[in-house]
Amino acid sequence: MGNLRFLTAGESHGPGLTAIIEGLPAGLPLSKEDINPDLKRRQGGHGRGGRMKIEKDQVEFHSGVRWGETLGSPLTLWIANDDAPNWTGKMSPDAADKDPSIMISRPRPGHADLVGVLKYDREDIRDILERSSARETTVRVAVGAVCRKFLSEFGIDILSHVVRLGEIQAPAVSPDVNLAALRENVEASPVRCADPETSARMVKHIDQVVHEKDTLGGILEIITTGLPVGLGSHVQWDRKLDCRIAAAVMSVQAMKGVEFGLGFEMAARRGSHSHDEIHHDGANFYRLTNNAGGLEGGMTDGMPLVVRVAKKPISTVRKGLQSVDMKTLESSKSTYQRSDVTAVPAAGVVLEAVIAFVLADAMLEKFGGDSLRETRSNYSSYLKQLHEARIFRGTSAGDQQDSF
Ligand code: EPS
Repeated sequence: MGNLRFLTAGESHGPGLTAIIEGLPAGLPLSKEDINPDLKRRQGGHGRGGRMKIEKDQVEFHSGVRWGETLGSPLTLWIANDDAPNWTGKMSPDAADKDPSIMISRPRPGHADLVGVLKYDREDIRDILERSSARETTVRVAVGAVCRKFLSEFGIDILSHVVRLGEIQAPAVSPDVNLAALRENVEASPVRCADPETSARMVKHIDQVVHEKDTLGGILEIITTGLPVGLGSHVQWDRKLDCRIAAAVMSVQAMKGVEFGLGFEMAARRGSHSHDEIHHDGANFYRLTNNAGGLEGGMTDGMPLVVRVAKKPISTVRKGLQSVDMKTLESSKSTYQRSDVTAVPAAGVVLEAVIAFVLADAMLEKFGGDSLRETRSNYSSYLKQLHEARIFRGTSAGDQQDSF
């Protein structure tokens, strides 16, 4: 791994969040308008808390872009926290501002609070929660938007939708998925669910849980179309694309499970009802099913990539959970501070972003290039090679790539 890499920095109530991305080719057209709409999508969703009324997440470029194109140098992204002026003393880097009276000592079960203070030897849980907060996903969405722009140059498109929110399950989406049609319904839904009737039930479910002072998790499905055959590799464990995608999605705060295609359901099926049988129409190989979710042997097989991820309920529960005060060791309810009731819809946008990063990395690993022109040229020559070998290159997305 590692043609493309990035690090993020920033605390939830510090001045802002930043990321440095390295390894992008020069000449990729890039503007704030490629990133800000995704930041806005991440802030949405029924069930978000008060913080999202304060923030208007907007990216700034601090290096790596000039006159609307990447330079091939490290790209620095910056997103200010609009809430920061309310936290200057509490988040001050100066020792003189230390105030023991505002320290948090009742850890939330399910959050990093207890393990973090033990491991890092801190007395204030805020020293841990500031960085473990899902606020960090803001800048990861910005990184993903840059990667998504790169992928769009090759006809690759990514969309997430909510398939489960708490007790409410959405009907399955057809394996013959048309992302444009799906996108219309998903973006119109306050919970990013493709089925309008289920979406309305999910909203009601959230409202009920707000009333009960509780939180909700769910399941996200992330679909990617337009991928060429052969990203990733079967030859080494850390080059397998399913391994890289699983690691990336599990790195997102609160994710607890991942599956590809039929995933866990395959465990109960026979082999004869599991695998995507291979056909040939005289010009291309094709499949009638996509149970593998677009990956065979750790490589893309030209079918849509279908990843499902389970998110646990947010651990900041308003009614409190059994905990222990770290100062007194007395039994006590966990601390509640402003939070979301559910961030499942927003999590889909974050998962799109982390998958976009892995796919952009895999594209650069396969096609290389210091400039976008060079990457395109290597990509075209691979498509030509596949064509000559009469190798299947995907469904309708493969046809788009032909004209490349
Ligand atoms: C978040 C901002 C945070 C939380 C949420 C995600 O803001 P604040 O802590 O000021 O309310 O709303 O964080 C968590 C869910 C978490 O577990 O920490 C955001 O921008 O997404």
